[in-house]
Amino acid sequence: MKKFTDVHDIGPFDAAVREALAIKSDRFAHTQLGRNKTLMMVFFNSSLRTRLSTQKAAMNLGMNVIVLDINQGAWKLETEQGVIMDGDKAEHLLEAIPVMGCYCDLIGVRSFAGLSDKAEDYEERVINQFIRYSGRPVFSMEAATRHPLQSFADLITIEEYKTKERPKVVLTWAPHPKALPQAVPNSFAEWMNAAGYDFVITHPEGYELAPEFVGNARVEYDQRKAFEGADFIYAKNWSAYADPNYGKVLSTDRAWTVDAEKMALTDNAYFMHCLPVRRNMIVTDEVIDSDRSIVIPEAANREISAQVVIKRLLESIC
Ligand code: AN0
Ligand code: CP
Repeated sequence: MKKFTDVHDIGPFDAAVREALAIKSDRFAHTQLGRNKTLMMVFFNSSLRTRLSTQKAAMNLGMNVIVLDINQGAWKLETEQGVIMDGDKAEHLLEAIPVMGCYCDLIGVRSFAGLSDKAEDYEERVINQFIRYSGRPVFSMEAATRHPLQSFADLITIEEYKTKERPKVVLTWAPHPKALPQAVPNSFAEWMNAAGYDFVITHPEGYELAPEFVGNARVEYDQRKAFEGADFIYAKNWSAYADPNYGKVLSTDRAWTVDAEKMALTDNAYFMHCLPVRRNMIVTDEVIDSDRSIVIPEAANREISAQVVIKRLLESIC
């Protein structure tokens, strides 16, 4: 594996999940693989889980880790090409990226969608420049349109908890006061479609995701109907994708909050969320605190998905 930015990079799911479970049962089996190798993690945005789980995964493989928070102490970086740099950006990505590449063997990048220019976001301009100019294998730690380390951890979690060969998995929009990217739902849809589960997406009208991510999923505008018989409820907020409302909050209607009454419509479903989650906006305390909530084991699997990805990238350069 030379890069990891979307579902295609991971190859067949059965092999990837098998490798993940093997790593989970012995996460120190490959401590020599990363010896004298350095991972650089570059953050343009905040993080708790990605920062900690990816660093831990790299340490499990014997790697050294450098973490760079672009907004805390680094020069402000220009990402547009061909501009006159007379503003507040002191350095261009065109120099910064190859320089970063000189000091490491692998690069992880977190760069969220700006949510103002859809073309810029959906062309993945920032992470694609890292792939092009760093000279190193690059992986996404959530880019503008996808969060594949999260989706891989979600897949592992569903495979661990499912009791049916083909469970019903429901991705539900839920309210949030701020505009959030579509990366998590896009990516989740991409992975769930590839897994071949019975996959349903429910959201208010106006929150349709890009068709290339919806794929063959069933879209159901009635949230209660979508929940009927579900085995997994995956909640997430996102901002509008469709023009002219790209990146906007169209609703904060708490009628869409996941609560116990709606969970009672499911087949005793597990509750999932990538975290961070706003309690009593996205999900009630009662549901997230219930014994069907698996948000913590889901977060724990972030270490495992990251370790499979870093291991495979290391194998490509060793
Ligand atoms: C981010 C998002 O929705 O993409 C990160 C989620 C992993 N969430 C927030 O900014 C709250
Ligand atoms: N789920 C996730 O990626 O969390 P962080 O934003 O805290 O890394």
